[in-house]
Amino acid sequence: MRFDIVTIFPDYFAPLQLSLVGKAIQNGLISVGVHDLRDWTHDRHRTVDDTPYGGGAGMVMKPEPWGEAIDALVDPADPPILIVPTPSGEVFRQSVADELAASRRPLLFACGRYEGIDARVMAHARTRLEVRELSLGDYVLNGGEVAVLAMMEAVVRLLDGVIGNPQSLTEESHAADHDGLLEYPVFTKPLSWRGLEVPEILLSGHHANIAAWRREQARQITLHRRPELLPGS
Ligand code: 6GU
Repeated sequence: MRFDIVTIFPDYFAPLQLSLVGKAIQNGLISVGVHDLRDWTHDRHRTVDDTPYGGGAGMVMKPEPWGEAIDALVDPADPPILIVPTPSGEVFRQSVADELAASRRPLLFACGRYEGIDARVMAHARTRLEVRELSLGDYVLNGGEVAVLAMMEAVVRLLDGVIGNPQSLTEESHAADHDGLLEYPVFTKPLSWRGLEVPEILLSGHHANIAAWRREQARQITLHRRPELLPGS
């Protein structure tokens, strides 16, 4: 699967070489291009922003470098999904990660900074590409870079061959077949640590009882932390 990222801070993406995503690159399961938006400017100062029409605080990213960057990175024979991280986007949920991974389509991430990208860039891209404006959640970051790292990790780990034990994909929080519950608490050795014991049921070897206990723990945790996730809420 192909990933391209356009940013004014290419150095932000050095961590992609690490861990699971880095291994996926080394194994050839994915390929990643990180591109400096300023390579598509033509003025001496490599300007990417300007003041907003209509007034207001902050700066807006100019459309021309973005238009050229997208033109250069889109292969019409294999068009990418253009992903624009923004706090005003649709929320990036596990279901979105699932869809993007299942599509296998190239993903082109456009990282905005300042007050965002001139809206005509997305409007024009929509005439020839699928465009998704996506938010990590209800808080504000300074730019899309951290959001792209999060989204890429969420997508890449779903690809065949990236995670050693695919079972672990279905048992975790937010898995579609987990009734949408948060994950139950987990324990390992030692049995007793700083006066705290591992719950006895987990030592019983009774798989049905353990499964029932874990389901109830997951329900309680979800009820307290994220009641809106419970079925029928
Ligand atoms: Cl995707 N971008 C920015 N700048 N802020 C965010 C976000 C994205 N998601 C949550 N906050």
